[in-house]
Amino acid sequence: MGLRGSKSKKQAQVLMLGLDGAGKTTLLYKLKYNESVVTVPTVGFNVEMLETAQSSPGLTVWDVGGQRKMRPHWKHHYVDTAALVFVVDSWDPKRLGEARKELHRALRNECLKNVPLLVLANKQDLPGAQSPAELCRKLEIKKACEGRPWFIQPCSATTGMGLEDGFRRIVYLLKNPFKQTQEDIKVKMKSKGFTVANLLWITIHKPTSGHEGVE
Ligand SMILES: Nc1nc2c(ncn2[C@@H]2O[C@H](COP(=O)(O)OP(=O)(O)OP(=O)(O)O)[C@@H](O)[C@H]2O)c(=O)[nH]1
Ligand SMILES: [Mg+2]
Repeated sequence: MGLRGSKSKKQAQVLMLGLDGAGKTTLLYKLKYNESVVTVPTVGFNVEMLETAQSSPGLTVWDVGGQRKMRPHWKHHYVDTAALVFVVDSWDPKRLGEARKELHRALRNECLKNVPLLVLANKQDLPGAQSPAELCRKLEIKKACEGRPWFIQPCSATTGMGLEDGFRRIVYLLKNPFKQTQEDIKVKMKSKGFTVANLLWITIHKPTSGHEGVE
């Protein structure tokens, strides 16, 4: 799994995918600089390092363009991915089928086997945005994630709501890859000072093959 050693701190590679227009680039720069940037469709990728607590691995986040012509390139980023973030436009129900197909295709790739998944249900600031529960059902996440830690986080890349919570949960799952039950997660997150108020749809199963541990 993608944890690179460095003299100062380990870095975990986080791969961020999703259809074009889902909001990946907007949220990356909101997280990194707390700025609302005007984006253009990403051709290629953007990469930024996010700081985390001293005891946690740093996150190197790869934001890869989601246009149809870009998707064949996604697989070139799978090797060394420690966690997958899939961003969904919660306001665009017409494209959920396409998003589901692309998400499931990525999850089937052997390089991403058992890699934790964070689904960001983006654009929750827009009236009529679909709820995480609806998205979870329509994206058939439970079915696609047997043996894999995952969760879905509502967020808005324009306001910043939910972004930090989502990435904190990635760090938590990277540090605790073998937790088995939802109760485990809640208890452990509480004891480490994480809030569970927005905790949605977590299922953790023991992976069938080994993960490398994370300090
Ligand atoms: N209202 C609202 N608009 C958003 C949000 N996130 C992104 N957008 C808008 O959605 C559009 C697409 O955002 P991008 O960040 O460029 O999308 P992307 O996923 O990087 O798209 P590709 O680079 O083509 O894969 C932009 O006009 C953003 O301003 C959000 O949370 N709320
Ligand atoms: Mg982009």
